[in-house]
Amino acid sequence: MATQLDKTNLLNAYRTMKQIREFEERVHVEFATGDIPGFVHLYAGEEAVATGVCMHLNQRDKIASTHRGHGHCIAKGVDIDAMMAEIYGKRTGSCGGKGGSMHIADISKGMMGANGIVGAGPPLICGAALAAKFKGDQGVGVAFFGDGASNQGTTFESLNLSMVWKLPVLFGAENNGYAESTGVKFNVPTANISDRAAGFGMPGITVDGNDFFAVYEAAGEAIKRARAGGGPTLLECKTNRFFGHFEGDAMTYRAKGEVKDLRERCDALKIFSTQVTSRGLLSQEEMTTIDSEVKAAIDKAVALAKAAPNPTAADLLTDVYIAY
Ligand SMILES: Cc1ncc(C[n+]2csc(CCOP(=O)(O)OP(=O)(O)O)c2C)c(N)n1
Ligand SMILES: [Mg+2]
Repeated sequence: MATQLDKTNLLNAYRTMKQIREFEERVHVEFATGDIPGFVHLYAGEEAVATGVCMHLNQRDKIASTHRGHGHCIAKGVDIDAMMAEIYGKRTGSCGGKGGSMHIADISKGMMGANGIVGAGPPLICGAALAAKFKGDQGVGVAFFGDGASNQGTTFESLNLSMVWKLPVLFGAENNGYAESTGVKFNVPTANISDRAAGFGMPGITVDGNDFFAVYEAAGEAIKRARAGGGPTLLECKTNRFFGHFEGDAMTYRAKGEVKDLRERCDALKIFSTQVTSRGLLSQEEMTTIDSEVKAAIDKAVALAKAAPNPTAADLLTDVYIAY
């Protein structure tokens, strides 16, 4: 573990990953009650990716997310009360309850939006990065996208254009092994998604996406290069999802015991805890304290969301146009 993060940053990393895990485990339970409308795709298992990348970003930097966006939002600093309310479709939600899980956005935090269109994030972030480049403000853009999205034409065009224009972008491929029910071996012919970067003359790297430190280091290098005008990077993080593609997915395409095994062997939080305690960087007690604080914060977010009002009919006519 070459990274030398100070204690405050290590605690922040753990807190962010724990918030994502607890948020998702709770949404899983609450969704089953039938109170949450719409579709929900959970990010549990992939925490180290969003956290390891977003710890390098400031509020001016932009991220484009996916349909599996809760983890990206939390790692980019979106308020969890507003997120939970949005997921419940309530008026106090980050988008006034009009977006739901798959459209959470908070421009004030540089979170340009979850997105139901697979492969829509890469072109979107090229626009944000082009704006940063014109302004000369050293801002960067990160597009998170899945192994499935890595096959979309929009993604290839973005890799190409960003390289031609030397845009300050990090393409964060979250290879969780599945696009809905299709295993990655059935649709990606190369050993690594990052191998494709060479076709665009772009640096490409694959890391263990369950290892926070591996993601943090590789993302840090790429983002530093982007800020300095060195252009984009394709960073592939091999990771796992602990739930189905969407809530309600019977997961008949997964082997019996697969998720249980992943939770035992590839849990980013367990791996992080072992790494920091074995090196005497953090104590178990320090992390247990964070666990209780996070649990209380999620309890509060759910209670507030449940008690919040629904949007009204008049709300249909607001937020339709935006004035720049
Ligand atoms: C353009 C488009 N095609 C197909 C779909 C249907 N769809 C939704 S999620 C998904 C799979 C995405 O897989 P991946 O990119 O690996 O992301 P993951 O769900 O694994 O995070 C598909 C095909 C869609 N939403 N948009
Ligand atoms: Mg996938």
